[in-house]
Amino acid sequence: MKVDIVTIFPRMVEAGLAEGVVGRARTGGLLDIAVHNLRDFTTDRHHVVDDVPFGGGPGMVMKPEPFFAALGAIRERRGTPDAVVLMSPAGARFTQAHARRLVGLKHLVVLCGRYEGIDERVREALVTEEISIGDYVLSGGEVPALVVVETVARLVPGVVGDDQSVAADSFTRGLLDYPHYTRPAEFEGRRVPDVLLSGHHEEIRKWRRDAALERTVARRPDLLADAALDAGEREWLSKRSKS
Ligand code: 9D3
Repeated sequence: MKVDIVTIFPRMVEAGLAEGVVGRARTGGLLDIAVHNLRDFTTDRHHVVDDVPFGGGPGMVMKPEPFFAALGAIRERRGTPDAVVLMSPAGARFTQAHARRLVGLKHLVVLCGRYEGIDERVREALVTEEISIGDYVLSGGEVPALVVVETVARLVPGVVGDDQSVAADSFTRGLLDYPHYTRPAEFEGRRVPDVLLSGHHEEIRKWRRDAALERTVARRPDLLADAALDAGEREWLSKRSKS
């Protein structure tokens, strides 16, 4: 998969893409990610990317021309992208479902905004969708772009070493994860549940399923409506809500 990220803080984005699963996928050739400095697409001496808002008001607005030039260069060097995503607090809230759709694309462009906003003509002419990562105020789209790219990258076959863990991932089933333990079997007086030491794989599977359901009911009951539950699990839930 090919990804181009446009930002005024390319070192910040590169740093976030250099480590871990995504870093390895890049060096291993599974992901072709290019980070572009928006200032490289300015034509003035001082590489200015912002200007005062028409109509007045506080803050600065990102100028349209550098974004249009950046997209032009990306099209020439890398081909026409399948989607141009603007990271924006006014976007749709990012979910695993967005990631599953985006990983189906061959070429994704991600634009990071800064300042109070971005000239509306960038949206109109270049952007195909706008994504937010949640309802809190950040200073720009760089961290959100890293969130989106990492989430999508994990779904590219081979990027996560163990695709069993991708398949088992909590949001894949729509439930929270069950509790995990490793050695020692007793630590500061706290014992690992006996069933996990028993070697009874069927019992362990049931314990984990119940624990995941319990935890989801307790912490994120909103997830249950869309969770992939089998008949037995639905029954477990309805029994539990009666007690
Ligand atoms: C506080 C300023 N806001 C109203 C006057 C507008 C605003 C503009 C730009 C708020 C934040 C930002 C910078 N944030 C992003 O570009 C951003 C973001 C975010 O802040 N939260 C969650 N997801 C995203 S994606 C991009």
